Amino acid sequence: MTIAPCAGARSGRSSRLVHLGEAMDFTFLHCADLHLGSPLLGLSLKDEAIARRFAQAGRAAFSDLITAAIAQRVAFVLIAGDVYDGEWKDTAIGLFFARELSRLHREAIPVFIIHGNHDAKNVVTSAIPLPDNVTTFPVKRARTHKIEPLRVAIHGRSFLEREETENWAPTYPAPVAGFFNIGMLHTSCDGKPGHASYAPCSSQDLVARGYDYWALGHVHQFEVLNEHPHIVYPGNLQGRSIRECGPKGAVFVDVQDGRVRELRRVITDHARWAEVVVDASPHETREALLRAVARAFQPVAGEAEGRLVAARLRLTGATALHRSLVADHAGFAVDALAAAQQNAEDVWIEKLRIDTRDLAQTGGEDLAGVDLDALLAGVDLEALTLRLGEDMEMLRSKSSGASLALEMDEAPALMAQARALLLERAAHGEAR
Ligand SMILES: [Mn+2]
Repeated sequence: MTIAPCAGARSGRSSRLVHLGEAMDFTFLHCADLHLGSPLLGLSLKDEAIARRFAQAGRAAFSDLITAAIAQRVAFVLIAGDVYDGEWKDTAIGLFFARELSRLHREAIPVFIIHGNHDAKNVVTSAIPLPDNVTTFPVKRARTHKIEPLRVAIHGRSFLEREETENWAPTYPAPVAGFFNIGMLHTSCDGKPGHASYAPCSSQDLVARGYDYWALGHVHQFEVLNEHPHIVYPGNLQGRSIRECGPKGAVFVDVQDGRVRELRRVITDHARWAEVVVDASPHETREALLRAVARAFQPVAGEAEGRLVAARLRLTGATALHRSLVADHAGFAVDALAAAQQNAEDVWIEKLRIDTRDLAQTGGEDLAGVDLDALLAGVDLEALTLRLGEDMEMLRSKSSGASLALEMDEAPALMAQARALLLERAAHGEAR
């Protein structure tokens, strides 16, 4: 685990520091989106021991974070929603969370929690009593909790339903004069694409409240939307699918003389998602392409610093290897995995996507008297994706736990594969 100052986040010592009476210097931890109980999605790992390690990554990330919070002697901990991914399957996940918060309780570190859309009060109805150091904010309106010795006021409100669609920012209480004011909000701030628009607001709305720090949750990507006042998404602790690539963690916030002095990002993920793109066009042989794959995985393995890595390998470019790659998708995936693991033993390939083009392709190729390109151009990709999706849904229902998903943006690559397979078979006289 690493803790490092965020680039550009150091505020610099102001020439006119505001002294707030007996204001104390302190550090707090801001995290969000633990999504405990969430599976890591899309891994087609046949090795069960490896799959189990991926499955445990989310919990391990949170345990490490609590260890770091204690080591950093934080004054308090903020958890800005989505502790749980949804209703519990069993009590183990709730017991785990309570156990970790009890570690903070024994160190007399207060914890403040709001519920988000995934763990809204009416979504996760199971509960295990949490230790006395924990304050959970109510659902009806934003409330304020003061930590008098630190002169800190924390304002927060929890989700009652999964779909809270009102802008709550203007309903938050006025700042407490002479205090360091923090707002906790699970929100789709400034309309982030790819994230459901819950409790939407703008950063201007938040700045207008007059607080010193906004501890946001919901968006899984680390982002500082504003400084002084700081508006921060810490991101989630552990990436859960190929849509959540790169380092994941939380933020330590150093407060000095009533001002944010520094943000330090702590990286907690135990498994890293990455996309590796290899241009196949310069490589004339399968062996040369595999060497290029090995080289492309070097930086990914290096950045992961010994963590598990699940990478999507995407091959692009025009190559004479195109048809053989498509025809031997599974075989190349195995050889590519071996090449990737030359760099680090814990690198795994989540999925191999062959987005190459046939170098020899001139268009309008003839297949038993049929213009193949004209034929494939007539296919309704949207309808095809829908139908394939239904078939896969049926497969999923018959094979418990299998993770199958089809994304619309995969349709063109699938069509290219279908085309190459047809031509490959035709070349071997298998076409009917
Ligand atoms: Mn959320």
